[in-house]
Amino acid sequence: MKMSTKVTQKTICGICPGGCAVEVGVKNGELVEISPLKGVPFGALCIRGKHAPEVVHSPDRLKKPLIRTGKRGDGQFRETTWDEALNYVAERLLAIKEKYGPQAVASHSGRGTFEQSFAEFTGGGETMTSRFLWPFGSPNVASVSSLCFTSFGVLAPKANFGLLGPALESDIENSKLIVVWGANPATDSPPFMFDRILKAKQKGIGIIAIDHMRSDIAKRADQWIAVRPGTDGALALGLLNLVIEEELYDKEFVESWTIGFAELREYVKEFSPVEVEKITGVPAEQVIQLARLIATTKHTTLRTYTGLEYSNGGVQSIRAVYLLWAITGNIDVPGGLVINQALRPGNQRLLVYKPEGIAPIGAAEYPLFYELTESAQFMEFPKAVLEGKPYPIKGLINIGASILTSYPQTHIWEETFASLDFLVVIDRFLTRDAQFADVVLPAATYFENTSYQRYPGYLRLRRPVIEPVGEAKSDLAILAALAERLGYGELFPQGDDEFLKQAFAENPEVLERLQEAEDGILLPRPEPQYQKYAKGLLRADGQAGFNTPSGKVEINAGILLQYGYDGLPVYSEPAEGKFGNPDLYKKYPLILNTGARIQSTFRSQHLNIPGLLKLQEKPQVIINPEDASLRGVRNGDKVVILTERGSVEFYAAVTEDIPQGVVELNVGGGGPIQAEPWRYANANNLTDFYNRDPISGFPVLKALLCQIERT
Ligand SMILES: Nc1nc2c(c(=O)[nH]1)N[C@H]1C(S)=C(S)[C@@H](COP(=O)(O)OP(=O)(O)OC[C@H]3O[C@@H](n4cnc5c(=O)[nH]c(N)nc54)[C@H](O)[C@@H]3O)O[C@H]1N2
Ligand SMILES: Nc1nc2c(c(=O)[nH]1)N[C@H]1C(S)=C(S)[C@@H](COP(=O)(O)OP(=O)(O)OC[C@H]3O[C@@H](n4cnc5c(=O)[nH]c(N)nc54)[C@H](O)[C@@H]3O)O[C@H]1N2
Ligand code: SF4
Ligand SMILES: [Mo]
Repeated sequence: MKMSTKVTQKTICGICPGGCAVEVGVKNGELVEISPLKGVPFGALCIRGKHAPEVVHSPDRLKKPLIRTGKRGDGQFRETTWDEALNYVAERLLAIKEKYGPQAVASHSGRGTFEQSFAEFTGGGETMTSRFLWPFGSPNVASVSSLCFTSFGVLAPKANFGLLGPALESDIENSKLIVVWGANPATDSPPFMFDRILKAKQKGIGIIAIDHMRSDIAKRADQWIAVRPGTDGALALGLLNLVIEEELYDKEFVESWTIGFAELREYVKEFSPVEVEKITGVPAEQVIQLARLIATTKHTTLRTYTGLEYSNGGVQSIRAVYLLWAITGNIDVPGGLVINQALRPGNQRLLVYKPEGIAPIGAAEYPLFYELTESAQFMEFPKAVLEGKPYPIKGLINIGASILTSYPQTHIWEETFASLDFLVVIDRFLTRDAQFADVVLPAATYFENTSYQRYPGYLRLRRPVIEPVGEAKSDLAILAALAERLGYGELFPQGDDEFLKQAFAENPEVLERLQEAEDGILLPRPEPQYQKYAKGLLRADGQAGFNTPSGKVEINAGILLQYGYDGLPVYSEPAEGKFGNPDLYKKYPLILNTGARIQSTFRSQHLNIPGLLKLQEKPQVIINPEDASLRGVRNGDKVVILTERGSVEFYAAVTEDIPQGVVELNVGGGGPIQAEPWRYANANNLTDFYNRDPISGFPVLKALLCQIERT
């Protein structure tokens, strides 16, 4: 009788690592409903979170460890016990180590591993890359930071300011103008920023969205600037040119706190408004107005993220945008981009050292990426497996990633997986990657785990609200059990009590307070300080200035010059584009952009969840009415997208929200348990493995060429 009673509990959403505070209803041991927790900081719920009960109790959840019985890629498995599975994994990994050396085993962690305690206890560091294999002796730890975040969050801001990207916070509440450039805060996980921007809008604060698409945020903006994909660098340089020419920049800041301004002033002369219009498609007059607006509105803030990362000059474009904010005097002032030094890296719990004497794959090709992230650039993984270069890799631990839907040119990755000696996949569902695995281990959702979440000025415990589904375990428990078998179990907490004790080892009284508090605890927040560079608050040596080699904002960046890159934020034309490759452009006259987030999916996830699928049943290509009618395509038609690399079927969504000549493709399709039309719609069959940003090694996923035909 007691079992059927519904109980309500307060916890943290357990679908993605967003950390939204929620209230859940549990009945008969099952999660039945979920709502945002009111009256506490960070109470929120996104559309995906709303469908959490369906995700958690999906019949597709992996319930037991699996061992492969068929051919690699066939997806034939038998169920087994945790003991057998983990012993087998350890035995095989140790055998590879014995025969080829520890570097022959690599790990890759994905979007399923960003939960806070997991990041802290596996050494996530600046780029959320699990360092579980360091004590094993392998430097080959990699993650989705090989194609996400590092350009925006590490390379560009480090080169400019000696800071990490998330340390540059948009001071929305004090700003007079908000520029959202290549980001869509409506799909943020967690969705906190979007609410703040909408509140600012209600107060009459202007919003400008720079995006090739009329995104959720562009629809709410006062001005939508439809830039040609991949040309943001030229737009930013054009704005810098005007701001310098019209002397609208902050002369005092430039004089005292930057190096390389004179070289920049010379270089940007190439980017006149007329030239910028030619490159970017943004009318010259709009470029001029935008420059004046950004420079003369005191307190202009910025929100940017992945929209600029996937072009040939991604890192340099992001640098140019940030430098515009610096020279207009909008860094570390109220209403601008405020520096929060304390934000990252988080509480590192895993104290291990990088193996000496051997560099990871990618270190030679992308040396700055390696220096700043201490991890492997996973784009070099196929070369190591298929060609043994720079040395052979034989084994892979894949934790919470769907590599076969998220990396470019899937067939290269399938061939790579088929050539491995040993592959372990840790996931909640049977992915395409899992079909190639020797062992598949079932991961729990965070509703099934104990953990905690540190927010700015606030802390909550995550309480498990249901028993694990099947025999699923938390990722940390899985790695801890594997570490024991690999001979370094003492580095990981074995069990929940030990885990919490270690997490709060420096302040056990906080843990006690947390365990008593139902709603988390507020932490003291220091008074906001501005212009910290002038006060000696940014550098370890206590000197005034930025944490760069010169102590200044480096417009001409020393760490880039050191590795032979351009020091200035130079523009690169899309290699596959109308100017970059005019012959190809004749054959493929549409610009292909992929992967703008939609609300109902998270990369490859949730395409098997009926309630979420209902929100968008089919994989879409978003296309302008002119382009559609030229090809006899009507809204909803099935069409084929063709590139030099392949062809894939999508469904046309005909709309003025995208300019003529550009199309936008949903990513995520290509997984074996997904609903029918999505299962075959893998956008990464169309992208290009070889076309990359030379600094980050990121593939160009958002400025390619394609043709579209009705099927
Ligand atoms: N063409 C194109 N390609 C892209 C992008 C694009 O815009 N265009 N975007 C890129 C970006 S930004 C990223 S971050 C990558 C994303 O790359 P991935 O990391 O591959 O992202 P997902 O598809 O979300 O895969 C996450 C996997 O983790 C599983 N999972 C979820 N939660 C957990 C958990 O708690 N534990 C474990 N063990 N597993 C879990 C999910 O079931 C899913 O299989 O894709 C990139 N690829
Ligand atoms: N619902 C949902 N939420 C997610 C995810 C998801 O898959 N689903 N993914 C998560 C992940 S992995 C990440 S990294 C973050 C990313 O967070 P965001 O970077 O905010 O991701 P998007 O929502 O795709 O917003 C990027 C915007 O850039 C635009 N854009 C693309 N190319 C260009 C270009 O060349 N120039 C300019 N100016 N704009 C361009 C796109 O149209 C899009 O509106 O979101 C996370 N949140
Ligand atoms: S953003 Fe993530 S954590 Fe927040 S409600 Fe959505 S799914 Fe849950
Ligand atoms: Mo991402």
